[in-house]
Amino acid sequence: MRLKRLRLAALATVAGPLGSTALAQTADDIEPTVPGLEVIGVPTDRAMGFQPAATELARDLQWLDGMLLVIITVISLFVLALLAIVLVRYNRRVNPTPATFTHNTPIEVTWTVVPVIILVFIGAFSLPVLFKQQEIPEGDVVIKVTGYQWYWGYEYVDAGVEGVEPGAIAFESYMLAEDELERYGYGADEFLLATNTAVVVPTGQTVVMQVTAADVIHSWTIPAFGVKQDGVPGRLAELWFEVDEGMEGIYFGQCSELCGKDHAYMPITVKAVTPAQYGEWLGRATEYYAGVPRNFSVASAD
Ligand SMILES: [Cu+2]
Repeated sequence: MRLKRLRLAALATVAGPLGSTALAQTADDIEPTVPGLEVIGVPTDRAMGFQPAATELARDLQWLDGMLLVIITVISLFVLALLAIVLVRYNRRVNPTPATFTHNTPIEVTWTVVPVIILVFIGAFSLPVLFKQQEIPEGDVVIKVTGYQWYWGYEYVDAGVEGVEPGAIAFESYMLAEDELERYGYGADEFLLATNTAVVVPTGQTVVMQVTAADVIHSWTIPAFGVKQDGVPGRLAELWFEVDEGMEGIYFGQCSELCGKDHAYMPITVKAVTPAQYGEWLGRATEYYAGVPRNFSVASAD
């Protein structure tokens, strides 16, 4: 399966639409998923601004961005006004004999102290947001994500439900080729974003992602969640998010650290679902990934 997917991803990068005969698969081949979700976290053509904020972290970031925009606009207009005054009042024609002084203590103190005050003011708002991101809470659900050249691997370290063994749910996530999108329930617009498997998480619960990589540095992100974390080989970094209840849907992200030839072709799909849907998916996923055959017998090795 891994080889097949790799081949698909590699082909998709060069060939675009693929011949369907070579790739004919049955519907049974599709990994367990949660159908019928609205696509929320996705880039929009010709749009400006951010994707809808689905977490408190994303709301904080977007608010901070708005506040900073006001501050830098005021500063830019102020500097522009000073430049305009200099151009009009102190050009060679209007002011042929310039003054020769080089120091002015009050103004030098002012242009040192005022920027310091502005930076402290910004820090008073930005640092709490940074600490909120970086102080990792206890996760209801813990998922380890590993970046590979060029796909993602996921392992549910703690699915948050009794009876699901750590690591029983583990799968890889590959970008879908154009002619696979429909079968997986995606539209043509989701090409380059949709993957064959999705990270399924419950809304209203704290999800901790342990981020690492197995070859080179990758970066896992979901813009609508306000999270981004480099995956560094040999290190286990963490990020966390809690998707708001009522924001059930599909969210896309892309590897955000240049990681080689197919860096642009290892997208991320997260499906945020209700806890009830999550539990239902867990049941099917455990059977599919952990492969628990009904008549499996440990003693058969004898
Ligand atoms: Cu990557």
